Amino acid sequence: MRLYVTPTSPYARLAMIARLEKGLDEIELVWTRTRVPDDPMLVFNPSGRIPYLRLDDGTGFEDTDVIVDYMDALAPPLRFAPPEGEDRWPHRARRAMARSLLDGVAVWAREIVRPETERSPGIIEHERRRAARLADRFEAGIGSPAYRGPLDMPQLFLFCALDVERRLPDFDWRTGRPGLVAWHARVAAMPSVEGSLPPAGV
Ligand SMILES: N[C@@H](CCC(=O)N[C@@H](CS)C(=O)NCC(=O)O)C(=O)O
Repeated sequence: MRLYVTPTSPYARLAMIARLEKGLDEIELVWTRTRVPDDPMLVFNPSGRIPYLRLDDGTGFEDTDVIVDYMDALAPPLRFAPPEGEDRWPHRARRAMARSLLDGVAVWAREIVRPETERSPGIIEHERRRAARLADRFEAGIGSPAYRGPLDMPQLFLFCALDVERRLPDFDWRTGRPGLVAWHARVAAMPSVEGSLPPAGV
């Protein structure tokens, strides 16, 4: 099995952290690039999006959620499925909100790498405000036990979203949000998170 990733994609990072959390070292990482018109990956992955998991029979799928669910099922017990019981919907809500932050900052990060004349100040401002509102909401909740346990999908999405700061210096979620700063530092030091940093030179 092969997981197609790029060094900069926060979605790929999430899949790589989950791979290590599940001990699935046998899934080979393939460092690739997106937006390459004649990329051979486009033959089996027509969307060209990563992460993409290619199975040994040549089939496979894109999408972080699907890939994480597949890896989770490969190596039971399930770690990333929403819990049953009273935390089910609060968990789904945290996950949806963290994914929303990630989707927004990914749009923002894409916007700033466009040629300057093609950038939309309106989109950048819209995403900046969305990210600030969401970061405030996470700061308010980060002291709850939900953010102290082992990494789950809400925390994975939140970490990978905040980590986009490495590509997006204007995404200042740290100022005035000490709880998020402390939480991010704790997660960043976890072996699966450190171990999923791209090696130099890819
Ligand atoms: N919904 C997808 C989003 C993945 C995504 O947007 N990947 C970006 C990299 S961060 C990509 O592959 N972009 C290439 C392109 O747009 O052609 C997921 O959850 O995996």
